[in-house]
Amino acid sequence: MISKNYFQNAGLGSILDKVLAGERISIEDGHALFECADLTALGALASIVRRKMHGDKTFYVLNRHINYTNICVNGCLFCAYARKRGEEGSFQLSKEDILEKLHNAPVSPREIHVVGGCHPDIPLSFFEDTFATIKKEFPLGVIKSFTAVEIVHFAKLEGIPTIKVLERLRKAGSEMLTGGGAEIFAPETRNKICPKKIDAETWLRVHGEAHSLGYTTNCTMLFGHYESIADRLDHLDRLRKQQDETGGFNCFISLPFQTENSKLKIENPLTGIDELKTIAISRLMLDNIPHIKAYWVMLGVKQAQAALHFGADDFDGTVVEEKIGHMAGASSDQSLARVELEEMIRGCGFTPVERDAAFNEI
Ligand code: V47
Ligand code: SF4
Repeated sequence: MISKNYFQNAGLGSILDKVLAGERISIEDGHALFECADLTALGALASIVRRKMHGDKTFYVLNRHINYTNICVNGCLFCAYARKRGEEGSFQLSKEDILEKLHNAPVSPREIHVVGGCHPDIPLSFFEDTFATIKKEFPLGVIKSFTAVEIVHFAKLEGIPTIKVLERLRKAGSEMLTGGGAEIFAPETRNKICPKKIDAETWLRVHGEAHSLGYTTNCTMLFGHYESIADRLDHLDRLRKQQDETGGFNCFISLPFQTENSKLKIENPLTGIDELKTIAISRLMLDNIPHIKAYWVMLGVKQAQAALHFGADDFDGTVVEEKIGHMAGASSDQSLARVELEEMIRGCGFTPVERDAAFNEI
């Protein structure tokens, strides 16, 4: 047990008291945490919460990402993945392509993560049909599909409310929404990086609707672009307020911005220290969200391992093929095997635990 003095010397005494009492920390506390120069004390504080919630368990899942198209009408300025229809490098998978990718995955996936661009004319019925077949051929695979941004896009294409889109997808076999599309909620910064994207209120409303239908959902924050520390704290605060109301977020993922092939000009790229601080502070702020993911695809595997000592308890999974981060310069592998995931987790002093998409232990 680390002594109270240790945290007091780092200027974190009063926040430690709140953490030990299970009290919510404020946005002002969040600023103090970002200002704290003692990285190890921050990691130790986040680890108190992480160990209280999950002991020494670190979760992973046998998953398969399916990026069904990169054709997108939104034109987010940070995005290296999207293309216009007909542009070189654009692609769109058929139902057969998707099923073939799933059948060729090295292990049968327990979590099938389906996201893509906002395509101008793929109808919702395409996914209803594809998901129904996936459920028949992969009965153990939980479908985690789409971002709130895609849900709003389908609603516009079909001329129906978002809740109807969610109802239809749920009937077709989807059980979870991914956390993508949240980017940064603060409107001024959001307008600078993705002016055509749905606003924060709409993103949060769609997740609330999904929770009301029994979906669990994840949530993300894209950081390391034009956002301020106040923007990051505002983002975390809005997520925990939504969670107080509708309660369906399972896991938070901070996505460090990958800077290649982007229209954004980044003068001060993220440091590894800032990444770890942000993960630790997310664990401390998001007291009502059970899991914090160390997403090795964007962090790189070594930093993802370090993140386990800064509040993260989930190592994501096998992934198999990933385009969004890699087209923006992520240098991680495309895929990790179960044995590699387990060795990496053990190597950091934690116990690997295989989970399903909903974080039930297998
Ligand atoms: O919405 C796009 C982000 C998201 C870049 O829910 C970028 O379990 C960094 O949401 N650098 C998609 N990030 C990925 C995502 C996700 C990933 C893993 C697990 C889950 C989950 C969700 O990726 C997008 C956007 O926020 N993104 N470009 C980039 N250059
Ligand atoms: Fe389209 Fe998503 Fe890229 Fe934005 S981030 S341009 S919505 S694919």
